[in-house]
Amino acid sequence: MKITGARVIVCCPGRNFVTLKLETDEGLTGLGDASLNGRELAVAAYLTEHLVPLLVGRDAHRIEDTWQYLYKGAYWRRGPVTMSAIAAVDTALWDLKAKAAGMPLYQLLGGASRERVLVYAHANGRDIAETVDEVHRQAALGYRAIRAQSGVPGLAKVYGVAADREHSYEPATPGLPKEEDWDTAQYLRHTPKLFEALRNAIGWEHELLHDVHHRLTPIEAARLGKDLEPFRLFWMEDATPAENPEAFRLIRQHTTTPLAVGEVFNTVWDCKPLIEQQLIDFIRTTVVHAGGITHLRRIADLAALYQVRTGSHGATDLSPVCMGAALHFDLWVPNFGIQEHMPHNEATDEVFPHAYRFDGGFMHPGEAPGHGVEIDERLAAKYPYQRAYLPVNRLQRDGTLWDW
Ligand code: GCO
Ligand code: MG
Repeated sequence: MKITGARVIVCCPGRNFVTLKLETDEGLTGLGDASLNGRELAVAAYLTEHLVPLLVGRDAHRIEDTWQYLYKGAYWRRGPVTMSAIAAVDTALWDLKAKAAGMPLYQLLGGASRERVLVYAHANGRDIAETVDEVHRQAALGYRAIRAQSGVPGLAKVYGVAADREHSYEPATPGLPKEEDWDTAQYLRHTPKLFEALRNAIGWEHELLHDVHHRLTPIEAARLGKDLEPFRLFWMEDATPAENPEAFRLIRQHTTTPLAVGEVFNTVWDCKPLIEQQLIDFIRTTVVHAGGITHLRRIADLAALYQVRTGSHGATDLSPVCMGAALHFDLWVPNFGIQEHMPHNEATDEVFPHAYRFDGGFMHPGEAPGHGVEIDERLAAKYPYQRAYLPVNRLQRDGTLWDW
């Protein structure tokens, strides 16, 4: 099966998505997600200018060789732009191979290791009471695991919190980057109160998660982990910026709250010290930003040696193509932990018809051959690209630029 064409489709049905479509001489097509929030056109250009000319004429079945060719052959390795582009090619090739075999992708990976995939929802509120309501609402939808974020007293705009109740939190916005406020001391005082209120309100049956979004120093993260121990979180995510894996050693020494990291990682090399030194419990890399199915499998296999489980990033800035591929991966991967699930808006679901489904707190990738996600290009063309930026974050006290 030869690749005869490769096209990059950029669309914005509410937010920007970059999709790679591979065509073959057997008439089959394969899709890969290449979306990188706020930097979409960099990946689109990397694909169009540098990878597409290498793909036409190649044997679509040689997934591993193509991966090595694009990774080693570039000389310049790693980074989110390169790895998202490679991921798109890899995902599209797995889609093609599974379609050619007439099987859902999870069957090619080794078959299902479980009946269904546990997912977690988001619950955000401007204050504790609103977050408690929102957690109840998500639980009523069937979710058994819920990530809870709340506004912090005194901070007008903070990560995870929408400006008003009618809208969901949307970080990427058109125009120049919005600014959010931060105050570590307020946050550290407030967050344990949120989880105390949540446990009082919903009891202990549901898993609760929390995303710190890289904002604490290691010793502050250690303090928060300790303060959250009574509420038995499923995980504390991105407690500190993770460029320095040593930071996690300090957090680890002080708390038994499980630690998760990895949505901004791109290769196994980012994960290696954290996994090998057993500094984390969950690795959150996902298909699109970590080199596709081929590379994610290497990360998961390394993690399995140390009882580290997966917890793939699944925010709405990853397209349904990534979600579909991730769910096949999740159904197979032996050391599965949990999968993030933020439902896409209606327009996105229409542009990307898919076989995956949600039921009672779990998802399933479906039985369609391939990863089960397609693109309606005619509809996609109605939603042209719109430049958008993620926000930046400043200390409220003096305006110092902080981690977002
Ligand atoms: C998450 C993430 C997202 C990111 C977003 C950036 O845990 O889902 O932290 O909310 O901020 O994916 O593009
Ligand atoms: Mg996160």
